[in-house]
Amino acid sequence: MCTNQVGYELQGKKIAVVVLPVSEKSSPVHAYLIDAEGEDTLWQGISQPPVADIYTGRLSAIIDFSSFHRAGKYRLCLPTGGCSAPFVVAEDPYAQLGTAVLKAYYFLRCSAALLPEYAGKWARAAGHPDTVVYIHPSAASAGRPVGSTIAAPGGWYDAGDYNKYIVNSGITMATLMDAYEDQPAYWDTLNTHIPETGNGIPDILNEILWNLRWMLAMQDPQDGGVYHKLTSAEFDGFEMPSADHSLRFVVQKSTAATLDFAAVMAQASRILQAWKRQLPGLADSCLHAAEKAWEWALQHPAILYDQHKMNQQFHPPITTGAYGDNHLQDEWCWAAAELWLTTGNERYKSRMYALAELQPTVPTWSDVRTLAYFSLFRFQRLHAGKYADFYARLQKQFLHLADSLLHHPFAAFATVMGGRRSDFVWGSNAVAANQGMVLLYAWKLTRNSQYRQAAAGNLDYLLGRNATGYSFVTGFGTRSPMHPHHRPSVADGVREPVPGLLVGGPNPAMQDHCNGYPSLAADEAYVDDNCAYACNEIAINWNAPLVYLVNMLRAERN
Ligand code: 9MR
Repeated sequence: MCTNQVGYELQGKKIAVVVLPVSEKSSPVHAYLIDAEGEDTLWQGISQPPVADIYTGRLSAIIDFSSFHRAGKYRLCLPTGGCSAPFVVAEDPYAQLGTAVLKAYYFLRCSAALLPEYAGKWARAAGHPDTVVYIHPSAASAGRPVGSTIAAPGGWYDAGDYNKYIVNSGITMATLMDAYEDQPAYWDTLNTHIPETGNGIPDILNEILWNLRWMLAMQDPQDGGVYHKLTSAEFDGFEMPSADHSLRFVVQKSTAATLDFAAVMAQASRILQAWKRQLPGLADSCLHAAEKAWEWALQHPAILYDQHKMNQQFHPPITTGAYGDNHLQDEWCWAAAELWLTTGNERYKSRMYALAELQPTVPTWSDVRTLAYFSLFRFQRLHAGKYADFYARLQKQFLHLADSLLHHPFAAFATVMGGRRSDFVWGSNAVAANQGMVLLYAWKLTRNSQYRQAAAGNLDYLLGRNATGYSFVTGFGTRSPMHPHHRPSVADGVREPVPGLLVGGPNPAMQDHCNGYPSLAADEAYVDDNCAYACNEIAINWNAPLVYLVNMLRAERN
């Protein structure tokens, strides 16, 4: 029995799935809801006729107990025996989860010791001070010859590895800032219990600032270009941050990194305007940095990051994550839109208008066009009338995307996630979360509750209503990953992994070639093993849309 293992919203859709043994005939299944503590049956019902899982052929029966509206802790049982693990039905079932998925960023902080007071049993020493970072020969210039160094401390580790990548920080920061900008008041009271808590700034912004300051240091102040990443030459072993003393490099400046940086800095500047007293000068610095980055990009419109080519030319070779992106149209539109929203400057308008030529997509690190849609929709009312045609076109295209998600569900689990085989890529769980984010924006635009229900359905997917039976967030649910590909979780000697982290999820390409994948089927290709980096790693850009999804569901109840 697959349920959302964390819980269901009292007023929301409540669906569980029974995957039938291969021998079973396709007749509907009878199910009982019982009190987790007692034996009383509180609801009973019959599933819809079972449907085949398009990836495995297995039949699954959808049990919809949405008509049940009493808060409590329950199990769903079958007459043939077998019950689900207990789950809750509650007005607000995701309070702890919403905090934990944001707190996860504290656990990912680079250059900082995590103190027991804030990190509990996951406390650890600082690593990677990044105060002496070498300019890689690929990034050398007259002003910055080989052998010179910069300081770029702080920021978050990208994922299970110990490197810091601007492109991936770009989408992550935007997603977290979207969550803040959409509902600033919600975050006033959400404390993650970090060293900055209580300093008068909401913790989501405190956490964002930790990475923002690192990003600022990744810009060459002389020309405005931004280094693609800060990295060791190769991936480090499974050791704690403090044990890794490898040399650190900043590599080649790239147009993608510089435009992502410009977009992030423009959005940050807008947000930080309201915090000028607490953070004097920062909003202005961010805007200045954004404009300078934009100038650099205009002068270097297509410098791609091609790690393979770079390694043929320069030493030492760099073999860590590439985040190479050969399509920059979306980065141009996104940066232009954020700069336009923050400054109102006409010079960004033509690049921003080009957005309407791009059909929106579910965001990923390499495709950020839809981040521009999100920000533009947020300020649509302020522009009342003036840009009506542009906004009408964006809205039409955006709702077309949301509808295409609704119209191609994964019938076997009654989720939007999985409706297409291409959903099951490296980081498929972030596809589910980003689809949820798209659906929540569609809901905000239309107030059509189908969109919100579908977004919540994808959260159910992530928390257990899926073909693997795992809740994919560490520390949440009755069966969650214990062995993520996350160096501190492996090396710290603590049984439980660092909590609040979303693992990558099913990925039949299995690039890690680890043993133990139970199946080649797209929706089942997941194994909870730390060698399985293609399905069981964690990453900042995967947690961020989950932060958005969980917390915006909380902030905006029906
Ligand atoms: O999330 C990235 C995925 O889309 C790519 O297919 C994959 C291979 O290039 O890289 C993933 O990103 C990894 C990055 O390169 C290094 N840090 C860990 C990231 C998550 O696995």
